[in-house]
Amino acid sequence: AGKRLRVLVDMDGVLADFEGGFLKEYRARYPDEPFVPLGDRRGFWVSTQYERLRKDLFEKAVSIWESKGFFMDLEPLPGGVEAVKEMARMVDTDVFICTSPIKHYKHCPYEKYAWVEKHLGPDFLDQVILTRDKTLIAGDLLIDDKPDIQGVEPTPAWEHVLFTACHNKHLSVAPSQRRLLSWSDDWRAVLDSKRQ
Ligand code: UMP
Repeated sequence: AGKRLRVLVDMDGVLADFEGGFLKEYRARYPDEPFVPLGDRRGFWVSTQYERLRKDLFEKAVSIWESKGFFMDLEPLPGGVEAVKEMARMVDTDVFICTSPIKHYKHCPYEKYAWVEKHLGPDFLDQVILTRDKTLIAGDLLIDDKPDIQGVEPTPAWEHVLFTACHNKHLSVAPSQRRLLSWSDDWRAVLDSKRQ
């Protein structure tokens, strides 16, 4: 009998459509301001790319995800909720949602729990990990769209599998770094490759 497999799944850009939700809300609130189409997104930080467009657009971008209802109302990305539910039903498999809240804490942490309850069910609230430092969390796999995941632990326990997103699809990553192109990609094979 092998040991249990522990999978950490990121939320924004992996389960919840942060980029799509941001652009929709930004264009609705600032219809006369320039914006970055999703096909032109480069770099993990939306705020940084908007600041390069025009300095004052940094604050306008931030205002979107600091708003009440932003995180709660994000649409699920295709196949993500189904994949996580299936993972959780697999034998010898533990799944956790591992997500970094923004520091403007008025709405985000609450809404992340509410999103999980709505889309994955109240029992899944036990699986939520909110942390600004994912290197501290021990797991076999971390499925995350952020290319560089760093923190105080220099040798995290997990293998980071890069989940493809509009901002990272053009990046050439280390040959050792595996990717999941979407939830239609073979995530089951990635999990199986880590089982003892
Ligand atoms: N975020 C920002 N600025 C950006 C883009 C995202 O603060 O330009 C926030 C949204 C999420 C967090 O709360 O950063 C990213 O969390 P993870 O996907 O790394 O868990």
